[in-house]
Amino acid sequence: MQFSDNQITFFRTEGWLAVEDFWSEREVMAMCAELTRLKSEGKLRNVATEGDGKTHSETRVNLQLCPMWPHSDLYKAMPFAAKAVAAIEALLGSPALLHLDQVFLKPGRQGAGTNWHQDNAYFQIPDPLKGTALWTAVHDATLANGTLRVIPRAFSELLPHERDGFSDHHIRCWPDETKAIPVEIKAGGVIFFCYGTPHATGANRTDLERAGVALHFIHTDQSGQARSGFEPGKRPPLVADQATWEAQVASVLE
Ligand SMILES: O=C(O)CCC(=O)C(=O)O
Repeated sequence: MQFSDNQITFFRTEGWLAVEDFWSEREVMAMCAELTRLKSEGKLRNVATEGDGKTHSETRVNLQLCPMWPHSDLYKAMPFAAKAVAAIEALLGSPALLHLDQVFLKPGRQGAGTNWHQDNAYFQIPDPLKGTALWTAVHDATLANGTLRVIPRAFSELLPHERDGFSDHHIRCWPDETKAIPVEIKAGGVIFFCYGTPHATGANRTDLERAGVALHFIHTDQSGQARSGFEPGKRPPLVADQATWEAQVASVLE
């Protein structure tokens, strides 16, 4: 994975970058199969609530697993796929660290979105451009299933955040939504968005489920003040291990 200078400049100026066909069809098949297993084993939990932040909703469902790596060797290997490491080093510089991983799965019809927030409201790194999500569309992400929306060029200022009553643990902010860009992307595509970029997803109004897997990375020089994720000192250094990734894809598809 080699980014052009234009792509890197776009990320550093706009705060996000979409890349089609980042993962192969085979890799996406393995991701889907592994999510099906995790779901059937009851590992994902509904974080959507009735608006009081406490009572879990039966009609609105936002299934989350965070972190994923203790439950899945495939997802544990994914951040170290050679193209993921190359992309992160190009965008953040090197050395970089794995910070966190998680999945958001919105079932058909019932799927609830995730309200506006900046990841840096959680993570609090000094330079919001030196941390990024690598958000993978495991299924096609469309307007109808509430694809990711981002606010470009808004990463420098941390907006005030409050508890989001429609989730049991999220916080949210209220950016100027007239500036939002919906980013539709096919399964296997990736959206990178830096820790300062306000983003949200909407409800899933289709019959099919929609999952997004978000891997989070920081430059090593941000680690001292970064909150959450792996314990400081135990954040895995980003060293490519393509062989393990390929072996895990093969093993899931066996
Ligand atoms: O995929 C989603 O529904 C939400 C993604 C998100 O908000 C995040 O990765 O921070």
